[in-house]
Formats: sequence, structure tokens, C-alpha cells
Amino acid sequence: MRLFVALDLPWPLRERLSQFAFGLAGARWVPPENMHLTLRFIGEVPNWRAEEIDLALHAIKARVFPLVLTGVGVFEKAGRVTALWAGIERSPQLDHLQTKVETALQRAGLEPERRRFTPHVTLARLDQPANEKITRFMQGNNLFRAEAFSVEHFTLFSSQLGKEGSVYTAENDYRLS
Ligand code: 3AM
Repeated sequence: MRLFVALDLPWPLRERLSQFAFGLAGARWVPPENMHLTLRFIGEVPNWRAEEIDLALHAIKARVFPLVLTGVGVFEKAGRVTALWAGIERSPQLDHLQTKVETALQRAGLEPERRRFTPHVTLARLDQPANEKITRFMQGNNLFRAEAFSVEHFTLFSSQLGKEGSVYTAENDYRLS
């Protein structure tokens, strides 16, 4: 199974995020049902390891906390824009939860994640040099700020590549208290 741990987003927020989509040739906009905030990408694991991961995630104790999406940005690689995303307001509680997830996964036998946690919600994937349309997207939406929502659980998702793109399935939810 190909797995990742993420936060679900409330539907009204997904609908608001889907309004960012605009005509940008070559951009693959994330459909609302696939929107999420990745806490940790895990990758392909055998079923027995997935069960250990599930147990480790169950053992996490953390508090419900509010989260605000704000601003937009891009990821770039080798001079090409690879993703457009909505940003997250700095949240020590989110960092705390992410650290707990990372610790739990290492306890379940995974190698440490070396990349820094850069919380975001991917809006579109693409692969093109920066251009005027992308600059306008950034400038036009940099004041974006959504209403806070309450993070009450986190989720272990599996991901399958279908004909129409990735299909994510919530394998389990882990409640915060
Ligand atoms: O939260 P986002 O959409 O940025 O890009 C994938 C997605 O991130 C990322 O995991 C999330 C759920 O699929 N992802 C996919 N393959 C990856 C890899 N090999 C990866 N992240 C790191 N390494």
C-alpha cells in the first residue's frame, strides 16, 4: 500500500479552494475530494507494516486545535514551477502534531523524514517555467485568508494511481481530544 498521513479539510473550505482554479495550460487542479494537508508521506509499505503504522498512530495523544489557511505560493524545482498551493498560518499545535506523527512512524520502524515540514495544501500540479499567469495568481491571492477550522482528527490515507489521477482512500481516522 502507498500511504500518507494528512489532515482532512472541511467541505466548505475545499469548495473555496477549488475556486482558485483558473485557465493555466498544463495545470492539473486537485479536485476537492483529494484536497488535504500532508503531515507525512510514507510511500509503499507491506500490509504488516501498515498495521504497525496504524497501531502507532492510534497511540498518539494530542489536543484539538484551530487551523487557518492563508496566502498562496508555489514550489519550484530546477527553475520550473511544480505546484501551486495554499499556505497555513503558523501553528505550534500543527507542528506538535506533525512531530508526534513523525516520532510514532519512526517507532513503527520507518526511516526518519529528512525534509523539513512545509505545511501547505496543494491546489494544482504543473511543470512549467514561472510565467505572467502564475505571478498574477500569486499577486491576486496573497491576501487569501480562510475562516479557522477545528482539527479534530488526522487520517491515514492510501493512494492509488487511477486512469483519472490519484484516488485517495481514508484507511483510518485518529481522533484528537
Ligand atoms: O500534500 P501534497 O499534495 O503536496 O505530492 C504528494 C502529496 O503531497 C506527496 O505525498 C502527498 C500525498 O500523495 N508525495 C507523493 N510521492 C512522494 C514522494 N516520493 C511524495 N512526497 C515525498 N516523496
